[in-house]
Amino acid sequence: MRRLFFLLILLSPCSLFAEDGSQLWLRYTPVDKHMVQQRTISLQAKDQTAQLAKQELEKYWRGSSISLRLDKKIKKLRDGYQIKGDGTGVEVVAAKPAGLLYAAYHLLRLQETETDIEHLDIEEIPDYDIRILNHWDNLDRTVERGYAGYSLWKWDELPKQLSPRYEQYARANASIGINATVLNNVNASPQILTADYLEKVKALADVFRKYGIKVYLSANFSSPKVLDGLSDSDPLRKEVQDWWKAKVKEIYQHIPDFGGFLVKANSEGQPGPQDYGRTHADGANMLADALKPYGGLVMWRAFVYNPTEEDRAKQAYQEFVPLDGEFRDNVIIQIKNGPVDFQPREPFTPLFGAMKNTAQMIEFQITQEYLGFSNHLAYLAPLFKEALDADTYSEGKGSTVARVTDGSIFKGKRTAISAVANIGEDMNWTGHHFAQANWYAFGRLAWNHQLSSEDIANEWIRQTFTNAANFVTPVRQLMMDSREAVVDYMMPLGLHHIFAFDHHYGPEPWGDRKGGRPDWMPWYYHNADTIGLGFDRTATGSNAVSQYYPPLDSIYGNMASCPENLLLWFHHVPWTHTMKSGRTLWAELCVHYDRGVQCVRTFQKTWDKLEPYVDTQRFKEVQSKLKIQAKDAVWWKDACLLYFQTFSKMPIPYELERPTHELEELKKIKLNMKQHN
Ligand code: GCW
Repeated sequence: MRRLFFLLILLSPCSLFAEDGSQLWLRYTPVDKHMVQQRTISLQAKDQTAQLAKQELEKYWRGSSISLRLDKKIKKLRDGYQIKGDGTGVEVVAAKPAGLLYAAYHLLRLQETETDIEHLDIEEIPDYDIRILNHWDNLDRTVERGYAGYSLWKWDELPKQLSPRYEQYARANASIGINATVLNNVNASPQILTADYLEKVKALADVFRKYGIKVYLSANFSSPKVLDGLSDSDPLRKEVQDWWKAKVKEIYQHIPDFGGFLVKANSEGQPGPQDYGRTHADGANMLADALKPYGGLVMWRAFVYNPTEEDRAKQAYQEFVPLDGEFRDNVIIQIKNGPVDFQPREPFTPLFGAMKNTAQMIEFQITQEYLGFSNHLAYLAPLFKEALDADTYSEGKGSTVARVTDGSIFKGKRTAISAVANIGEDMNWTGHHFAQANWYAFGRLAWNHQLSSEDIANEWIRQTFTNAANFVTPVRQLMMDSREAVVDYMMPLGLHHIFAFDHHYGPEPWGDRKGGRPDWMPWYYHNADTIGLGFDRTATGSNAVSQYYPPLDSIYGNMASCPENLLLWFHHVPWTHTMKSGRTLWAELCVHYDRGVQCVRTFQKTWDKLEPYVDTQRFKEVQSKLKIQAKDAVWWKDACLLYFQTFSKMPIPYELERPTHELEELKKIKLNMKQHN
């Protein structure tokens, strides 16, 4: 029996470890005693974060001796670091303890990806001061748009019991430079600010601190009224202001390094200053004043839109640009990457760079609300980079979204970057093993937005799976193709928001609800008719193009110059319009949907061939998810093409795969997916 066991181990080395994905990209194996005797890790600092850097290296570092040093004078490093190595030893210097910890993870990353760890000359300074995850976790442990099980935060057990996953979470974040987290949903329960919950929040903050992570909370604007029975929550009333001051004081008594508040106000039914005839600036400033003495920040969201005649894509700009310059210096406006809502592809929100006297930050969505939940493999670094690299032209050419938010153009402000987390209590944290890569990619880009998507994928694959080139190369290609595949089979050429109502999983281009908000209906966005398809946002339509700086307004505004991947975002295009390929719009649309489906089939083929390189559990789990994705891709393609065909009345090009569904059948599908699944 025993012999058989050893034989099995020899034959399948992968099965030595439980490979349920819980280790994420952190698969370091401890060095043996012999190695420990050969090299030293020295540190002259008592700080617990610096000590942690030392411990991580002591346990896992296989290279030469390292000296870790803090030098507060090298301010330019912020929480970055310098690493120098000549083969005989490594010197690490940082201005802050967290810098030493990040350097330790940098070294371990080099080691795990089989990069040279002896000859080093590195200086890393993060692009953003605050690199923050937004959890949309509710206090009942459901997660809004969460697809990896219930919330990690076990509120009923806190503060007494601390799940070991809290520390693992903090370590994973620190390993990619994330230094802040908002624990609760922006659709915030006022309860989070009660004394009981603050005790629980404190317990989490105490775990995270060592890893350099600050805690923030989403605040419900009506908290004074709801929690303490004030007659209202009018930000200009002294009693309300005093309430917040007292509350903030209480928070800092528990959590001296509390980061601040994230606020969704007057959006999708949430309360806000406009309930009292006040502006977003009035609301944000009141909170900012309460936080100011402690160094706290307000991240005030610009995700606002009302069911008016006005194009939803224009409303954030219209609401916020007139308030430019009215916000306190500890307020940052948090803006979604696209003007509608985390779609598979959107242009960047024109608000970026349009408020020159107000700090701005971007909000991405790591959780795949609109990209197939945790069922579809979609590597999002290319999406994040597309937004960050987009040129706003706000201060002339080169004013990319990254540069108007990272302090290089608008100086002197605290800078931040955020993303909605995809983390839950699933063993593998994110539902899909490959969705871990999106958490990873956000962290890496928040640290350095110049990194390429390929390089990030490369690092992640090597640390998460194996360094074997026969695995790394095809998987990297698969990841690089994956976001565009989703765009192709869901909504190519600038189509957007044609999802099934509420849960946003499947296709429902026909969707309509009597009496429902038009801007929650697919027809509002695709405008299919006998003439063509798409949303006219030019001067003859909603004129959303006018919110972009020249020359973008005319580039987007002109059908001939508008990038084809955004064509139907900005134009209502005739079915017979000739595209760059020479095909009609209709034929081009068909080709894209088909390409998306074919791409997922290729992913399946690629993955199946890689079985020898992957442990059984992860191999099978990814394989199953790819099957779902392949079926869903066909579902999307058939639903959209058969539905749009009722308007175009043109044949699907005969060389393409034929539909396998009936439209009427597809219209009957009602998925039982609650919003909070
Ligand atoms: O996209 C919408 C989501 C809501 C979310 C909202 C927001 C938290 O469907 O679930 O609410 O965006 O970003 O506030």
